[in-house]
Order: sequence, then C-alpha cells, then structure tokens
Amino acid sequence: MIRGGEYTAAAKLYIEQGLIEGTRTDDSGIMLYFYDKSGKQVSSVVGTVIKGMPQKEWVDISATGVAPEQAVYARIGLFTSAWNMMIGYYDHVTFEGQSPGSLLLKANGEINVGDTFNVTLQAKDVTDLYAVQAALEFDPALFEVVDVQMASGLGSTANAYLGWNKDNTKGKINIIATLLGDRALGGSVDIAQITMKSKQFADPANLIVSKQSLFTDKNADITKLSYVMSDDVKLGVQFGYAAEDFNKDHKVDAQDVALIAKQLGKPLDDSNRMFDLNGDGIIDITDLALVVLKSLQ
Ligand SMILES: [Ca+2]
Ligand SMILES: [Ca+2]
Repeated sequence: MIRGGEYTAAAKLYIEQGLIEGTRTDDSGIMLYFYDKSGKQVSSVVGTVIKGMPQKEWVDISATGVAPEQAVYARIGLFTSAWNMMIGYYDHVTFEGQSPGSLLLKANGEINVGDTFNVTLQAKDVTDLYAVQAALEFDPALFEVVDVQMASGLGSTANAYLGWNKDNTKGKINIIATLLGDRALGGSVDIAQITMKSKQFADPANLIVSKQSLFTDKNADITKLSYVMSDDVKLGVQFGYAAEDFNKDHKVDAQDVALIAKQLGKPLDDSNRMFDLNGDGIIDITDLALVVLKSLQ
C-alpha cells in the first residue's frame, strides 16, 4: 500500500433481482476500505451505485480511492445494504494500485570491448522503499561481473546491508539489499554499483533486471506484500570504437595492426591522423606497439 497512491477495486456484478420496488437497488455494489497498522479503518470509498443498472446481465462496478497517510492495507466490500437487498453474483474481482515504482539498470555512455564499466541498479519512483531482491541476467559470452558494491544512495554499512553473488557461467547476479532499523527511502534510489567487463561486441547487448526481482516497502512486515515487476527490464549497452580499432569492427586484432603497419613513416594528413595514437605528430613503431598491446589484451 502506497500512501497517497490511488487504488481501484473492480468487479463484475450480475443482479438477479433487486428488491427495491421489486426492480432495482440504489446502493453501491462495491466498497473500498483502508486500514492502518493496528487494523483500524482509516477511510472508506463508495463505489458504483447500482440503482438503475440493468438486471440479469453482467455489469462492471468499481470503487477508486486514494490511500490515506496511515494506510497499510485495504479490503474490498462486495455487498449491498440490508435495506436494499438484492440477489446477485460477483465475479472477477480485481485490485489495482498506482505503480509502486520499478527496478532498472543505468549506464553512462558507450563502452568498448575489453573495458570494465559501471552499471547502477536503481529503484525508480518508489515510496517508503525498504528492501530489494534483484535477479540480473546477462549473456556470459558478452559480459562478466567483476564486483558489486552498495551505492551511497542506499546508505552505508552503518544503516544498510547488501549481499550478492554471481554466476559468470550462466550470466546471473543476485543482489539483496535492505535498510537497517526504522528507515525508508523514496524517489529514485541507487541501490548498487555493479562493475562489469565487456568481452565481445554485440548489438543488442542487454543487461536485464529479471521480472523475478522484487522490492518491499517499510510496511512489508505487516502487509507481507512484495512489489514484483510486470516484465523484464532491459538496459541496452551501447558500444563505441576503441581508438586502435581502425576498421571499426569492434575488435582490435591483426587487421588493425596491418593497417597501421602500412602507414609507418608516412606524413600526417586528415586521412591517416587516427594512426598517430600518442599524438606526437608521427606514425611510428610506438603507435604500432600500442595497437599490438591492445590486440593482445
Ligand atoms: Ca578492428
Ligand atoms: Ca605517434
């Protein structure tokens, strides 16, 4: 339950017979109640009034309300009142809330093959966030995990805890992070800094927050509610070109070495300036050695 969030309870109703004047009922057919931590009702919302609604067919009814500040859970009431009795049937009851936020991955700019680079696991647009369980997936042919650290947005070891493991064979990272004590975070919260290494170029090259990931708010001990994601969330990693990758095929190899080898000693002009890797105004064996070094990494 997100305080300030809007929630809708909906159902299908079939009125077999309304007893008001023999033909109709004039109460709401659905109610939404909000409760605080102690189980005390803090507000109620009247839904669709069913007076005048067609009988002997399925109709849609709903109740929409904003969760008060103290609300931690809700109940849906499916009835009409004792003074407006009906014989009716309910089906397909649903309860939907404002999106409680999501987990995603962020990276800065382009990377090159062979680079180590940082990715941030973030909880976006959350309210009263308390704990996160993230299952990340990647193609192990393209990437490997080097390290995972708690992001400063979550806190420090004094007031938060982060544990993780990895499987570089299957391409998985599991991260569990929680606040300690009586804290909660809102907005967009950086959870973890993940250091990855790129092994090979691909397009697309995705890092994925699996939909098995979940997070909880500070009331999860009461509500036993975890927020899950409706789908996988992907980060498409963008590749640039290493300076030594002269033929721009996302590899530095003997082809690039051969290209610079043919340019040794030639005067610099706009067509071959990229071969002067150390920028000293000449293309010589020092530049070639840099390409060889890179290709051997
Ligand atoms: Ca190349
Ligand atoms: Ca040079």
